[in-house]
Amino acid sequence: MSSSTVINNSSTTAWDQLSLPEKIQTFDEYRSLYALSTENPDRFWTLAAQRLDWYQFPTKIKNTEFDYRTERGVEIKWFEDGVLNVCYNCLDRHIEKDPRVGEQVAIIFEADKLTEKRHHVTYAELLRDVKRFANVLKNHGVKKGDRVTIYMPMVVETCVALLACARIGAIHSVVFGGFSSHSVAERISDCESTIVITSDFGVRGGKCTPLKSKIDVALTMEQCKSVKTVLVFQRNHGLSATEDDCAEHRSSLLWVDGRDYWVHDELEKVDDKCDPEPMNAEDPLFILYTSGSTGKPKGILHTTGGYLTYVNLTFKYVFAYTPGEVYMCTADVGWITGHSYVIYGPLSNRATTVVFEGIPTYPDVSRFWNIVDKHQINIFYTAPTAIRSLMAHDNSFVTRTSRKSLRILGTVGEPINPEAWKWYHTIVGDSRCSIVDTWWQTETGGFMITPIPNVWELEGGSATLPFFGIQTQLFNKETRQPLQAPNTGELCIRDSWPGQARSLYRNHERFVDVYFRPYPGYYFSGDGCEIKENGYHWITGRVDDVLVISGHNIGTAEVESALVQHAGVSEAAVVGYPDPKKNQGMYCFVTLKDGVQESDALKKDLIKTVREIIGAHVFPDIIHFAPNLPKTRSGKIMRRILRKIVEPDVHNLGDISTLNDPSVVEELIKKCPRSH
Ligand code: 6R9
Repeated sequence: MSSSTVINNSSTTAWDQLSLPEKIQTFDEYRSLYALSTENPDRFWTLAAQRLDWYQFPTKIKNTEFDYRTERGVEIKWFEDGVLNVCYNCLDRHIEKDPRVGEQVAIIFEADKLTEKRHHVTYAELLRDVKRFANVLKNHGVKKGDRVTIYMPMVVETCVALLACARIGAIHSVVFGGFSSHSVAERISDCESTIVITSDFGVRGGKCTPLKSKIDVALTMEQCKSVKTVLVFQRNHGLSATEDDCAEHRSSLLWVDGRDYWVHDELEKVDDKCDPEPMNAEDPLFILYTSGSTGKPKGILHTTGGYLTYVNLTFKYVFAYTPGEVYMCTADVGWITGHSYVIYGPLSNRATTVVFEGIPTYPDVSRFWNIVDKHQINIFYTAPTAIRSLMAHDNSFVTRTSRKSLRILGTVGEPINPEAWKWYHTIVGDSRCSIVDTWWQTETGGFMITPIPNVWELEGGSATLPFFGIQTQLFNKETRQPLQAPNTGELCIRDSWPGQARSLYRNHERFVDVYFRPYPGYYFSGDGCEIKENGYHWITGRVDDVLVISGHNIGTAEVESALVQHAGVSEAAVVGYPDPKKNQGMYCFVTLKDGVQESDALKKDLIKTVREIIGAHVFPDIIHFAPNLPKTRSGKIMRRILRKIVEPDVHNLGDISTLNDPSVVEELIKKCPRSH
């Protein structure tokens, strides 16, 4: 559609087209579509839903209530009389429309090990593999609505497992492969899965790590007695003994007859005929657990029609994607980013998506950029934590690669400090690529605040403007009153969008308490945000990460951003501790770049840097040089633990099993002047 059809007017009548454009090309086009999406959401989301194939196209579009005080209470339904299948929309329909698409590559697998043979999976192959695996699930009694726990490494078979569940209407619950047996057990029991899909091993950073044996331990726990079947993929199935790095470990594998089955054996028993199950738009698609501010993880529940419509459209517009381009997202399928933007968003758009098994630093810190060149990646999406860890090394690790294929770079997961943004933009993107800093959450299903490339100016560190249908509203934490932008406050969303979570699995009450009770009539994100004069949104971090020191509100993210602007610093995490005089004191954990020496002079210099950048009132009280910080497996710094260390309250650290490396905590306690 040409941009000449766009009328420069912000009323609903401005968009009188019969379908949505393939790309958003001008700011006026964004404006008129945004107006349509908020003034007439039924019309906008009908057009968006037309991008999918339905057995029965919905006649009821939006039916939602955000206000818990109403008789109805909080309830979210989209496309409620529509019928569709997610797997059909990701695979079958592309081939049915054009049989040549069967030969197009759906997934490029980049194994951890460089010498492993490259492995491209076409749409036809993926569809065949999904149908066969779906038949294995059926043979083991899995039916529509059953919960299936998936505990897998980042391999193609994981995508097959998710898609197979979607095909037969089973609800998948993916648990990240790094979680402990205890955490998996908690998640299995909460949703009462009767079946677990796992792999004997995963391979990351040159190491063979056991997965199946962690399931074995989990299943000895009382709360997991519901599990009757464990389907086990063999990581190196089909490789010769000399190629199989996991062979020696395999001999010690525990096997429970009648419970454990090798997937490759089970696949022998099935054919490749399996019709997709027609699903109601509001039937659950998956559960994904996310940590809450209190102990028990929250089982975020996403449903079928709204979720797919939303991830399909956000992927298309935010990456300005055209089939044929190669796209890579580095997130693990164990997180929402992996669900929405490794699998469902890309495949429903007939994309070629890269599945990367390894880590950014193995065999060296050029790995990402070598992959970009090897597969000629056009769109690359990663997390600020990865960017910061890579920028601590010499730029030559980047500049010795070409990266000419890159068109768009994306980030997600945390605020990206302007310094890291600049490095990503100038060094990785050669100042040529747009950066899409996408703010969203497990609960939101897809992008909420994000640039649309080349439609408006970028400002490094800002996620810029809301996506279609998203109306942001700031609130004052103390007065609980709405704030007129420009302003800084707690970020809420005024009305529903199709991709949002419908509930917490079997715990609607907690869903309402956490997200809808804080500001009646609004979805509360838990993040702070500044909206500037030009309407750009700057996420300031979780709202519990604001320090109040001598009457000044100081965003810890702001201080961290200042610290990493110092030439010697690679990463920083700032937390408060109780101080009788100032209310709180400021404690800064600082990771130095390779080869930079710790010294008192450097500490003074860092304090000076912070005061210079933010203001003289901002004064780091303690600088603690820490070579490693406690991070979740998805790379988020766990400030909750750092706060406990400095409080000090080291006997109440809570669950640290979700940490990438729990031993980091001991090291920090030893060196912390406040814990002695
Ligand atoms: C997608 C994902 C959600 C929290 C969110 C916020 C932080 C994510 C961000 C960002 C600033 C961004 N966050 N993206 N903060 N800028 N672009 O990460 O989901 O794991 O549920 O985390 O992550 O604090 O509230 P999830």
